[in-house]
Parts: sequence; C-alpha cells; structure tokens
Amino acid sequence: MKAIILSAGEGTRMRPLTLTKPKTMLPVAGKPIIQYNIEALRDCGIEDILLVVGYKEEIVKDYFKDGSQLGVNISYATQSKLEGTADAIGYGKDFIKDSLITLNGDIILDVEILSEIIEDYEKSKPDTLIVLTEVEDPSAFGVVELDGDKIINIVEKPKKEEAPSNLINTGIYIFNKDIFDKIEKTEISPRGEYEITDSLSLQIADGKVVKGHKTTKEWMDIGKPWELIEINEELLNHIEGEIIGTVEEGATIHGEVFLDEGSLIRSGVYIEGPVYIGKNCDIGPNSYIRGNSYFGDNVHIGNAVEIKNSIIMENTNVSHLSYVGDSILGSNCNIAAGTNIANLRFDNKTVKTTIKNKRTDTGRRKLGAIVGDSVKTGINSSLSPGVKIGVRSTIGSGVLLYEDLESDMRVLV
Ligand code: TTP
Repeated sequence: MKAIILSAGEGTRMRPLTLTKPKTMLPVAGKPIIQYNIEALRDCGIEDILLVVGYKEEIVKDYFKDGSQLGVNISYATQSKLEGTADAIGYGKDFIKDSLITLNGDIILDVEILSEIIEDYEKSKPDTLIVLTEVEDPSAFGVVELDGDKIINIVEKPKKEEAPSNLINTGIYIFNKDIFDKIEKTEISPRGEYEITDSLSLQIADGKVVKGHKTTKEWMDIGKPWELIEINEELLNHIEGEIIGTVEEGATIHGEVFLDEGSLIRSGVYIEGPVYIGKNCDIGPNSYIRGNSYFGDNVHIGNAVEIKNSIIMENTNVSHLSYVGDSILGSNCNIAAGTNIANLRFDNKTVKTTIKNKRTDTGRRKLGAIVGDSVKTGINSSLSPGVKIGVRSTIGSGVLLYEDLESDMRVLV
C-alpha cells in the first residue's frame, strides 16, 4: 500500500497565517501539521508517499526533500490549479501499485486509526474504504447512507432532518485502481470543482463495493486559526518532557517541558508544562510560561513576560512586560515592551472573529490575537480578543487595536 496526502490548498480560512506558508506546514507542538501524518503512515509500514502540492509548494519541498530524514520516500505532484479533490487524487494514477490510502493534509490522525483501517481494508478488500465518524449535526458534511457496512448513497450537506444518518465522511479513503476510472468520468460540480464524492457516487452506481469504516477514535480537522490552538493543546498534552538546553539556577519547571538544544531558561522563569520550546530560544529572566505553549526555534521572551496557551513561531521576540494569551504569533514578529493581548471579553461572551469577511463565533470564551509573519507592535500597544493582523503590519506605540488589520499596513494612533 502507498499513500497520497493532499496539500495543495490555499487555506483561505486560516489567513493571515497562510499568506506566507501552506496550511499543512503550520507548526503545532514541535512540527508541521503534515509531518504528523507522514510519521503515522511510516509507523504503519507505508514508505511511499506522494504529496500533492501547489500553493507555496517550495516550502513543503524544501522542508521534506525526498523524505529520507523521516525514513520514507516522498515524491511530489504539482496541482497547478485547485480543481478539486478528485483532480488532486487523480495524480495518484501512475503512482498506485495495488492500493492507495488518501488523506487530507490538514487533519491529524493517530497511528491507531491508520492501522485499524489498513487492517480492515486488507481483510475485506472492498474497492473503496471510507472512514466515517458520527456527529450530532451532520448538515455541514457529506453524510452516508448504509446497508450493513456498504455505503449506498452519499448526500452532501443535507438539512439536519433530511440526513440519512449521523455518519459523515472524514475524507480518509483507501482506494484500489478502479477509482481512477471513475475520476476520469467525474464531471465538474456546480461549485466548479471535480469532487471525489462524485467519483464515489459513480463507483456506487457501478455496483462497486464502497465500504464504510466507522471509527470512534479522534481525528482532528484543522481549518480555522483557533483550531490550531486547540490541536496544539491536544498534542502538547501527550509530550514527554526532556531538558536538552540549559536551565539556570532559580528557574522553576513543573509538568512536561521539552527544551531543545541551545535554548536557555534564565533565572526566575516559572514554567507550567506542557510546554514545548524549540532550539536556540532565550527565555526570561522572571517570565511566566503557562501550559500549552509552543515556541519555535530562535524565540526570545524578555523579562517579566507572561505567555499562556499560545503558539509562537520561529524567530519571534516578545519583549519585557508583555502578555500573550490564547494567541498565535507568526514567524519573525517583534512584540514590543508592554504589549498586551486581551483574550477575554468584558461581557464574558464567546469571542468572534472574521473568517472570509464573515463574523464567526469561535465558541471560545478565551481567544487572543492571530498575528501574521513579520508584524511589529510598539510599546504599550493593546490588541482586542479575536483580532487578526496581516503580515508585515505595524501597530504604533500605545495603539488599541480592536479590529482586524490587513497586511502591509501601519496604525500609528
Ligand atoms: P479544503 O479544506 O477544501 O481547502 P483548504 O485547505 O485550501 O482550506 P480553505 O477552505 O480554508 O481555503 O481542502 C482540504 C484539503 O485538500 C487540504 O489539505 C487541501 C487539499 N486540496 C488539494 O490538495 N487540492 C484541491 O484541489 C482541494 C480542493 C483541496
């Protein structure tokens, strides 16, 4: 069995973080999203992996190269136009040997789900195996109708009361070669894409065996910025602490803390794990690093800074007397002294943010800011809960930013 991972998307809901990186390369708990799946496939004995790339593909290729560092063989196919999942999976036609496991690059799966479905496929040898999961409201998903474990119909985004079941398609498949015949016959959908669910409907109509495999294990789908915070939190809860860098006398470490080589924790720093700190970071003195925080390589945190439940990407500085809570800071940012990111509304209501021009309730009572790469804040600036700042923008000293800022902008008063 070989594998294909779809990673060509633009990740528009994840902007501004995806203005400079593909979504699948955003880091969580120490590595890019897609690396979790590559390693899980490898741990299930799958060595040949095709990455379908497109948007900012050079970042993926430069990072993984031929995969040998991870013990796998990675090859690449460029999907130059995002023409849909069937089009993307179609690149597997000349790559497949007997069967092909297909994953979206923006989910994180654990090894257990993978080994469970591979075992089921090998035992029952259907033409296609689709992984299903049960949800309370299936109306935003592809919902399946089953006869035993055979899928007899897939309905896209039905009204809740008209849904044939509560079982939804997770987008994880194992195919044999028949799917490529159906992909070739798939017509463009009303939303202008070649959709793999249409190819699956052609398989069902052709009497092929499309088996549903219901899983109760967790799979995580990452589309919106706060989901990155949530997945980071979930993954950090499974890390094992290890101190490779240096901890000065007078620093306190509780819980699981991973400190990579070349990093320094200065005196007076108080860390409550789980916390993951990359290479060559410099933390403190006297800072408070709270649980579920992840720092990429070369992050500098100054004196008396408090960080909580946040992702801080590589080469970013947070200067003295700042507070960063429930937030994501991109790479190469400079957060000046006394910058405060609010993460809780006065009225205690859930935080809203804007996704593709639409106000969206995040469902989170606590959410700070989502900050793109290379942003600078001035001293004593304040950011309101849920604001997003585009890449390379500057917030002047003392500014209270209460709405989103586009990229390459300056707010001085
Ligand atoms: P989506 O979630 O539909 O797209 P996206 O990741 O670009 O995000 P957004 O909706 O925020 O713009 O795609 C699911 C996965 O499939 C994702 O990993 C990208 C990948 N994909 C391709 O590789 N090629 C395609 O043509 C499409 C539609 C998706």
